[in-house]
Amino acid sequence: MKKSYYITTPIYYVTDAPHIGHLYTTVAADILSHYHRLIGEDVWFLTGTDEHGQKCEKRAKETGETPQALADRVVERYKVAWHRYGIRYSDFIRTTEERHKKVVTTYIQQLMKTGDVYLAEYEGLYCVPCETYWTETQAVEGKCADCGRPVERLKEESYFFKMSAYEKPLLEHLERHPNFIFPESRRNEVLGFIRQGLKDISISRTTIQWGIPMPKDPKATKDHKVYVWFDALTNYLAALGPLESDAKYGKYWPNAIHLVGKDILRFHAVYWPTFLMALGLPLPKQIVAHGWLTDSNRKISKSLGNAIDPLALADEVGVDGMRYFLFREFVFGLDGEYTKEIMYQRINSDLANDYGNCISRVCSMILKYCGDQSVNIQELIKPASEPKQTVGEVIPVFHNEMQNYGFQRALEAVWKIISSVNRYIDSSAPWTLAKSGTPEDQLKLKQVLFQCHEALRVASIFLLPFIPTSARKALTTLGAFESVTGEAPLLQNVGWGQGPAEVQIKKPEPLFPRLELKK
Ligand code: ME8
Repeated sequence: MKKSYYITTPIYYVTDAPHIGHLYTTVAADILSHYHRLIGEDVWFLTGTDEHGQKCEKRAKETGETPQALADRVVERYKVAWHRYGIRYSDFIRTTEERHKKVVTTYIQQLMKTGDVYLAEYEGLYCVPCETYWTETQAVEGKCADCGRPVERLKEESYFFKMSAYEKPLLEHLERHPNFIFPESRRNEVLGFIRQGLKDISISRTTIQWGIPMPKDPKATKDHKVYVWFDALTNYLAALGPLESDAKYGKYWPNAIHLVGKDILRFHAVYWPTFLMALGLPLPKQIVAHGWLTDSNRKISKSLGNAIDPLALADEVGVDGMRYFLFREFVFGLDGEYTKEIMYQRINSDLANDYGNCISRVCSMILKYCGDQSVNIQELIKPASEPKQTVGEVIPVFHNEMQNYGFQRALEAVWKIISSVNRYIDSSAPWTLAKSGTPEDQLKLKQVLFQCHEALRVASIFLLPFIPTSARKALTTLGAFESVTGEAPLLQNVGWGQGPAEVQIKKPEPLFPRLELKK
């Protein structure tokens, strides 16, 4: 049976159109799901939108729409952007969908029955943009401990979730599963937070209209809506049809990986697992937190006014250029400063110069020097060579990095192959061999060119998750595309000498046009 793999992105607020930060997480999930499909796993990839709560209610007032109309409009912006970037999600969940609301209501009812959710009075400092309560000691000089904006003092009747009861079980879980939170530095942060003590948290709001109603309760004097984070986090399960015992739930939930920005790690690594423990449900396998894209060292975000539109970027530098840049330039897990200069430089030097030129160079030479001959590639690539040795070294490194979110190092490894090909061409000078009439030199010429061809075939298959359209084009030019169609476990075809014996090389077209940065 195929191993299954469930990858999720956060569900994004519909307060505004997507920006480069949302793109970053979504492309990361796409790369991972593509990679896991390529190694033959059964992948379910979920993304979606978070449509309830105060933020959305407030935004709808500003735009003069109903919250539902706002959500309906903005969700399309996300779908258009993901379509443009070739994001192959399996499902897109919206929290205003019935399938979602039903699961949230059922779970809340269950927790009210078990006493894990109870009614009491709350007094605290509340941050409206973050929808988070802070105690006097947590708030920093009267400001939100997360975003630094002023907090308001609120006193209200509220439902609470008994998070305090799950402090010990959560710590035990983290100890038994050292990889539950990735990377380790973030795990340590979360451990530090839990060790300060988990308090019961408010799980309902009376200050908003736009949310899922709390179940009817004669004890309540007010109209309560479910806290937006309980609502939002539940999406990951709701999408798998857990109440209907949908086969998807059994298959994918045990292998759930939540990809999140570090801004929302605490909700995923503390709130979510304790909700699940209270519900008696298994926890996800792993929570992976990445860093922020920054602009002058400030997080890029709509509310800070420095957001960058993914569609404009796609027009400017191309979808694959953008996908590559984001995962080659920045270390996943750390913050990374975004600048246009670095983006242009990276795309031009790695994609246009190194990779694109190399494909074009090798294919042109094969067409020129042995285009009319039939060759047996497998025979020609048997002897030792620098590209062959490099491919052998890179294969385990690439897989290891991809299994550990080391996208940058995985790409660096692929570039070792490309550099080895370029060096090998220069040192063995096929143009000189071509001029010689001796049978030895003619054989050597074919060996050199097809060793390069084989190395580029391997590199291009590795690049499929990152730059799917260009890597496919490259494989088509190399005549090695048939072996990688469909959803078959293609990476089994990756290895020196695992390709076809004969290929039909196509006339190369430029893969990546050189970009000019307009001042
Ligand atoms: O937090 N750099 O939604 P959101 C990198 N609805 N990633 C960034 C980023 C940046 N500058 N800015 C945003 C929410 N992101 C909730 C989530 S999940 C149950 C509910 C990415 O629209 C990153 O993944 O504010 C971050 O966690 C997410 O967008 C926040 O999106």
